[in-house]
Amino acid sequence: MAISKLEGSLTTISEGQSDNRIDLSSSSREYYKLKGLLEKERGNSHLIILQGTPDPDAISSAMALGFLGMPYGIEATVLCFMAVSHQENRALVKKLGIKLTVYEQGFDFANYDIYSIVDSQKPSTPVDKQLREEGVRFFAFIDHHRPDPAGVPYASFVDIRDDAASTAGIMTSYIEQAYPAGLDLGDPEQVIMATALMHGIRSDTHKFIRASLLDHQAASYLFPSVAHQTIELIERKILTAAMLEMLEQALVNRKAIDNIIYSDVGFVRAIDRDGIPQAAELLVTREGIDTALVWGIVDEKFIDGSFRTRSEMINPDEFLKGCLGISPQNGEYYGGGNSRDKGGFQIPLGFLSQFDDKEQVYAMAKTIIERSLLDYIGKASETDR
Ligand SMILES: [Mn+2]
Repeated sequence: MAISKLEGSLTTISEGQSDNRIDLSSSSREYYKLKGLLEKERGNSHLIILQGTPDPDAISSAMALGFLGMPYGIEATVLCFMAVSHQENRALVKKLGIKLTVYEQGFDFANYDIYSIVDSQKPSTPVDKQLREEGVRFFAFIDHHRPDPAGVPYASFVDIRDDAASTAGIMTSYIEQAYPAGLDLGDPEQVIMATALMHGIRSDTHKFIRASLLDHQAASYLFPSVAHQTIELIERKILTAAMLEMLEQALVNRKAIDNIIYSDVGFVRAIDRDGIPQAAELLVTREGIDTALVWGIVDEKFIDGSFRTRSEMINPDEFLKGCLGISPQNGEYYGGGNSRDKGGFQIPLGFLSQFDDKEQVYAMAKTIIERSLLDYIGKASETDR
């Protein structure tokens, strides 16, 4: 598939060069659609929403969407609902001086005309009600995950490309259409954005191992304007004491059944939440194992879990949706993921979070997750390490 796609693109490029026809590749088609819509929003205010914990792909994609609106005087604010937690992501935001607004009650939606969602499979947000009430229109939905089974988002502009391995790659393809000669090296804002996008692509593609042709093309466009030393600094691995303890917990609590390993890290603070996927990534490397699920109770409010697989048979999105099902509260799935290697889930503890006996809350969470998992894979409670 990858090779035929590559051939297809090469043909398009050579045809374009030989007779100067307009390149009708999906990137340019989508970009001209987006450009037309941005023109219509001239002077308006744009709220760009990041779902979940902001990661480099989401952060840089939001910056790029804001940048694309600048020629039309569209002011953008990047809003997220959780603080940046991963040490590497904190380094990204700090080193590049990126402005993210963390949602707080009383946030004034009346200041905005349009909103967009980037790098998320979910077209609904925790603030849909407020957005509707203030008449903020759904402008763009841009993502690289599998389309949400609930249907196509009702945004004015929708670009979902699950053949791209990063949203940053898709955003860069628009920027390349807008600025074919390259970004302005003399403009620090553009260098910051290029650096963030490159880091976004690198982090969502496992440093290009999982990259698609689009991600490689995007990287080659960005390359001259990237502050490469900054990326080196951002990607330098530092394990905090809390993370080390979480990995230890995950190792102690682990159980294996067939080729699946599952574990938990107990109670953790929101700021350390990213130790959960890191633990899953560690456990999935065990010999004879191809799938790992790790969860923890974050801020005593919800169960947060990460899923990683190298299995050819397992689709993380299907697995988590099938295993954990739908929340009766809002009718949405507790979890989801991509079709290849990763996924995650959040289960609110609701009234259980008021409960004083934390040990009992933990035991209940453990039972629920374990039972759901074993039921789903059709196994009795026999487990080994
Ligand atoms: Mn992504």
